[in-house]
Amino acid sequence: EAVEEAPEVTIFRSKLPDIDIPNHMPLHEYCFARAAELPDAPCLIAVATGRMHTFAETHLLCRKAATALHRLGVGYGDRVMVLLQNCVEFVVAFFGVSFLGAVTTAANPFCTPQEIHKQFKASDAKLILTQATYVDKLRHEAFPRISTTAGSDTLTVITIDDEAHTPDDCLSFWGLIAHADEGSVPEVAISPDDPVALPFSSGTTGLPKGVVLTHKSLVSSVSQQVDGENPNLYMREGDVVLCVLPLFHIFSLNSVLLCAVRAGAAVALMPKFEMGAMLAGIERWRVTVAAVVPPLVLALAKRPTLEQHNLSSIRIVLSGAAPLGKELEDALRARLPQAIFGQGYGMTEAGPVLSLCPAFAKEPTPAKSGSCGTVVRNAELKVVDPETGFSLGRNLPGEICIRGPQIMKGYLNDPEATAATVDVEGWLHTGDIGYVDDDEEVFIIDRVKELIKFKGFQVPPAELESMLIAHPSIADAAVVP
Ligand code: 4UU
Repeated sequence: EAVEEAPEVTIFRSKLPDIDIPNHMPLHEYCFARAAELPDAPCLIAVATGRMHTFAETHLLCRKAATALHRLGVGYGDRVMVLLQNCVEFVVAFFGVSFLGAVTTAANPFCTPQEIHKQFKASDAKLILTQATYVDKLRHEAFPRISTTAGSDTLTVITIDDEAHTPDDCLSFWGLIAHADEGSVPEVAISPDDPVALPFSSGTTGLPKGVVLTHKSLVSSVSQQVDGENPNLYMREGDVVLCVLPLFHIFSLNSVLLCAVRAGAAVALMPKFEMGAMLAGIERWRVTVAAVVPPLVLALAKRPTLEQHNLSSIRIVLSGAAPLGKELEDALRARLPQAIFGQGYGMTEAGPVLSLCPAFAKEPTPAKSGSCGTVVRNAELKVVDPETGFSLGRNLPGEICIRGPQIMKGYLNDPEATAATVDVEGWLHTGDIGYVDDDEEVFIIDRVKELIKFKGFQVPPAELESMLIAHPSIADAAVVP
């Protein structure tokens, strides 16, 4: 009897050796492992106000947030929704939630009330942390009534504004922190497979879905970037990492916040992108590492007055979340000659980083302009023919697949979508078309999935279609990139 032979699989790996990843640890413990050594080093900087929190202060605030949230009934496995731009409170709440074995689902505060409600409902969040200006969105009829007394038919909302600006029906974040005792963080047994973050992504098809990222996924991903003798993304104590990309997106949450804290670097928080303020902030705080998206690269490259700012502190510019052409990459490189310019390639479901510029390493090796770098350590990447699923060799474009401890556990309450994305062998299918060249560098050239990207943000066509079809004068609609 003829047995069909399994086709040979070409697996691409990092040029850097594998490392020991401490992914048995809870995320907060892993990230703050060095906090005790660096108590007085700056951890969080609010660029607009100049307010700075050291590692010791930040760690203390996170523990207080954990106690405060626990008192409000947040416990192991519960979801907390964060609806904020980048700020100290976002970070403190995220780690506070992690201490409790609970899960943060962060949403874009510029979303419509309906969009926010969808995520709130899908994640079954226990409470929402936001800011007074966004509370009106939560007064939409879809939400339960906001009240300071918890009940099954009411919604608890915490706002970060000072007490004088706390809406009557909301709780004050800083008021809760002031009354919280950092010594009474409950002892919670956290398993590496417990979820800690729940970002939403449409993946390769359909509507946004909750992406279950566990302690193990995020510790693995951060470790793949910044740990080991020769970290792939070399950040260290004394670095100041620009956090202007929104923390509700996985790029900033992981490669900026979590990586910086793990490495003992400071995070320079900016609530939104405004060119003048950003350049002034880079100068004032001597930013050394800047994570950006292609539209920001374009704005920087075209800024006529860029040379009027002293940007000489920048040593790494990391672009990701959307394709960046060689020409644009070269244009900015010419204007920031002292910096290493390179890309990271990520996808929410992949934990998120698949590949990273090798020139960011402690012992750098060069990368070509336009490349997304090499696959991260302790992971496997393959390229498959999107028609047959067969593995392709070097220089042949196909669908990129990734396997490793960093990828998502699955989509929330959606085994079907999970099975369509992560196969039985553990390969996550990205829906991106790319190839790996002779120097192990990954190039993304196309997308087979439905997704549209605008300024690095996801625009799922299915979502636009359902909005269009809901209009009484529209019979049918199809949205394509
Ligand atoms: C071409 O965009 C992201 C995550 C990006 C990220 C994270 C950590 C980049 C660098 C980093 O260090 O996630 P999503 O889920 O919003 O979008 C994923 C999709 C990818 O599947 C791909 O189509 O965004 C696109 N994409 C890119 N495309 C992401 N990075 C790149 C890139 N070049 N460098």
